Amino acid sequence: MRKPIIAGNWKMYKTWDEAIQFVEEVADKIPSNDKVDAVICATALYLPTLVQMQAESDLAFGAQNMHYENEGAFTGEVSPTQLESVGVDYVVLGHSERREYYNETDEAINKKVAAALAHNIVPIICCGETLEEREAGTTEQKVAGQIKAALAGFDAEQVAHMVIAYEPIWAIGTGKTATADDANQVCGAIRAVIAELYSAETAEAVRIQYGGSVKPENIEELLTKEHIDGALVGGASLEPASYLKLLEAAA
Ligand code: G2H
Repeated sequence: MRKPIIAGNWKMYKTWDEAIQFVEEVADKIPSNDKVDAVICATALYLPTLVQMQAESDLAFGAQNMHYENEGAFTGEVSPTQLESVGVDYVVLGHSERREYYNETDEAINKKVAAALAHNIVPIICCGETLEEREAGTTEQKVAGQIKAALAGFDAEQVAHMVIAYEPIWAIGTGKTATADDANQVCGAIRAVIAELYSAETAEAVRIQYGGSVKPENIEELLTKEHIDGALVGGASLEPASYLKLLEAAA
């Protein structure tokens, strides 16, 4: 019932030429967005051109972060107004790398979610536990806290259109993937939190991605799981052939 969403998170990879070449290569091979939402989250620097190149295609683009203010004296930042003005459809918010290296807090992420919605940008809200938290058995508690904080103040209609990405920090870029069953269990726990905060109907509508060393070899099993509606993919989204395989598995 929920349409899968595969989002490539290019992080701080790819030169301009490499980005253009990637998009040219995948352009006419993107499955219909009746079947899967295909997204690439590239550096903000490239987004206006990539969006224009793909205006007629089913490939959508997202930013990897943004400020919550519309404008102001915030050197080096990109605003939701600016992203909307170049036709960006998605934004990754609260990625663990942002939380860890740039001290992004739950409170700031909540403000960014509000800003994204105000500008018709779909937020992809990231959550996930550290290895220590997993070993201490506090994974679901940690993730529930992050989700409750990110969703504070929004109504059911708004929440139903958001995307959540569960990314265990210990699985990011390490080659270690959570087992499909473990990932499904936490994604199910996230859905239960949303059901408790809103309603079962809202929880059923929200799309929840798994992220952390997703690749063509493991995507199919992940997608068979009840609560996993797609993936947020770093390394394996950088090569056209690999990205297309992920999309095909979801379509
Ligand atoms: C997790 C993921 C993309 P990777 O950060 O968000 O990266 O697939 O390389 O683990």
